[in-house]
Amino acid sequence: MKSVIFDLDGVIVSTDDLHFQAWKSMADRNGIPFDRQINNLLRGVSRAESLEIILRKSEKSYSEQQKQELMQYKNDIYVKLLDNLKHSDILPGVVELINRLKKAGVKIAIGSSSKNTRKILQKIGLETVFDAIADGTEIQHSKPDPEVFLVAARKLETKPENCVVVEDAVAGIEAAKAGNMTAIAIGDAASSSLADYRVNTMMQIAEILNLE
Ligand code: B16
Ligand code: MG
Repeated sequence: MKSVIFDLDGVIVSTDDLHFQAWKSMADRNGIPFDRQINNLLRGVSRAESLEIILRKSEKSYSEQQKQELMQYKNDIYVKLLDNLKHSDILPGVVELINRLKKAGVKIAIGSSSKNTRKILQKIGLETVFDAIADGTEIQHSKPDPEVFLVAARKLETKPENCVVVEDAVAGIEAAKAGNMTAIAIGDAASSSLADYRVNTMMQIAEILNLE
């Protein structure tokens, strides 16, 4: 029996625009050019690595202490924006797929780079639904390193080769494959040549898994 590990941002709920607004506020305040194209590069990438990507456009260099302050500034705004998240923000088909997986006895987990995972799950009312949660607070290396998915598999007490990962980020597909897992790409991640399957809807995942 396979287990399914879901990425959070971009798969269960779309927080892209909230990340964008918070990073944009930080960038504007510091005179750093930042747009949606750069924001797209941050998908699935940790907060610290996201800042490094944004700072490539800066003419100034920043000390470690200043970088910590910039990340804190961004996260304070992001966390406030998360307060508006609600159950209806769950992406289409997610609740139906979860119900079908549960009915079929398939174990499900979250594998997210976000340190705000628990808050997001609580805001959308899914905090008790998953059999395991692995997030950015528990790992040393973020995607494309497989660590977060391996932590999820360990918590599910299953082998990596029995895990199917659902991801919207190219870095997440790379992480799943580096962890010896099956990788299903949705959205942007479809451009990854490493994906085992590419889907447009959650229900296609039920078909891939042969759920009744
Ligand atoms: P935080 P995922 C990722 O979540 C986001 O895609 C990425 O944009 C963000 O920088 C990262 O979490 C860290 O988030 O600042 O909340 O710790 O896609 O892995 O669920
Ligand atoms: Mg994602």
